[in-house]
Amino acid sequence: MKTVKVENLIEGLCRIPEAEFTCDNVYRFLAENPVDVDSIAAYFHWSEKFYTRNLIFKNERFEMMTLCWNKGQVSRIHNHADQMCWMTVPIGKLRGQNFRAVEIDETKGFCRLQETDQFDLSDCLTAKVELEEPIHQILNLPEFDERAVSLHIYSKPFDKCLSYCRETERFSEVSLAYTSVGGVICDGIQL
Ligand code: 2CO
Ligand code: FE2
Repeated sequence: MKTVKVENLIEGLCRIPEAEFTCDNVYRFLAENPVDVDSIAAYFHWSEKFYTRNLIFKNERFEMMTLCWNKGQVSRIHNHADQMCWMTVPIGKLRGQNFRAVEIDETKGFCRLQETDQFDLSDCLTAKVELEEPIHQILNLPEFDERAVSLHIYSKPFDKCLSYCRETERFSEVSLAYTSVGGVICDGIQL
């Protein structure tokens, strides 16, 4: 498989004209240009406590980061603040679980969710988080039995999203922080 260094991937993304930076076009670009794992190794940091978010590049239009998942680690159930998202999994394997809101009362922060489709990603397979059904969870299932790395692109960058709790049927806005930026662990972060 011919792979592409992350610098070249970023250059390629920056060259896509604004109007062509669409869900389908970026998906195709990522699917056709699997990332060279060595070129993102500086952005690998695993924590025993949580999956980590490691910023590689950010401009007005998009941000790119690795997420590093130890065995059994999962994201919250969340959305992407109405932004586009693409992800690919160069190391290990991850499960994506989508949800739809069957009942929602924004004034009360109430939301009842129902599982919809599932997908598994590995071997640089690429997926997009659909804007029509944006609530999802990413899981590194214990049975996958290995740690994983995913590469995510968000357009535009966002640092807050909605997080959903199935037990309490509540949702609320949460902040998203980086674990590292440019390969350097952020102040106050303990892995
Ligand atoms: N969106 C989550 C995050 O940026 C990870 S789940 O994959 O989209 O932390
Ligand atoms: Fe997500």
